[in-house]
Amino acid sequence: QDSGQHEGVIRTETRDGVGVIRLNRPKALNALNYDTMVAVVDAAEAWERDESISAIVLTGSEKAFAAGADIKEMSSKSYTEMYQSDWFAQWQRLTQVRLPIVAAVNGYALGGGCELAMMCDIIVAGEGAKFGQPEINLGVIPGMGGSQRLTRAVGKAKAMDMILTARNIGADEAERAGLVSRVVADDAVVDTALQIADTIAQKSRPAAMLAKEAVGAAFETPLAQGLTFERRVFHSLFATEDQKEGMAAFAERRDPTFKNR
Ligand code: CO8
Repeated sequence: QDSGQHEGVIRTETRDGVGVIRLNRPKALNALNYDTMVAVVDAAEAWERDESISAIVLTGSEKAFAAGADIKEMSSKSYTEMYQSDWFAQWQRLTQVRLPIVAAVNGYALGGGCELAMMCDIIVAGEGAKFGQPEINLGVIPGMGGSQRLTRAVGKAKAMDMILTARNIGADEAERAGLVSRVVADDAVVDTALQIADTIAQKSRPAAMLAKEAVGAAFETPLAQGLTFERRVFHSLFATEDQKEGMAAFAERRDPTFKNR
């Protein structure tokens, strides 16, 4: 079901519990301008509030997931303008959306495009996908999390290589390095991401949201605190009907039917 076009910069639709966002600035290879940021974040937050949606797929086009932040929009801004508006800080809101988000990446995921993919929870890449942080070629550095999330994903050696030299890596190298969850044929990327999102949408919605929160805690907290958080969450899920149903279904050798999905 079509739920709208946010002034053309993205297209959204929902399919059986999955919300799909498609970046839609083909002439600019889906360069991320201010309006795109607001549209993506608004759509994702609206689905978080909508209990009929349990997972999100974010994708671009065959040629580009996104070729970075919109260089033309930024180029003439002053330091004061960038600082006062806290340029692009709103992407932070996307990382606070509690629903699992699957990125379906074909073509270029460069600069802010790579950083946007890394804000998602699972990355499915086409064989021809290219990931990179070429900001150094523009006289700047990554600004939407690349220096932090890429380093956590692939380690210092490869992050330094990519960020200091602007070298792009292909999908296979990205998978070996731990940046990408799965590599599939280019024309299977969106379907695979939709299948993954659909699989997640069949689970208990609160359990999937809390699982995402628990994995996220691994990046934010010391181990002992993360382990305590995980155990508290585990205990708390015993307050849900879905835990009773899931465990009863196992014992009765049948598929569970979760109420909250
Ligand atoms: N911004 C604006 N326009 C872009 C961008 C971009 N990032 N990328 C491509 N375009 C436009 C081109 O200008 C061109 O437009 P036009 O036809 O009007 O000239 C159109 O898209 C097609 O692009 P190309 O003709 O260049 O296509 P090619 O197939 O020849 O090349 C590339 C594809 C290799 C992807 C090439 O377009 C490219 O190098 N793009 C720029 C990649 C880049 O440098 N990305 C990093 C941008 S900076 C960034 O992301 C910082 C993020 C942090 C910001 C946070 C602030 C706090």
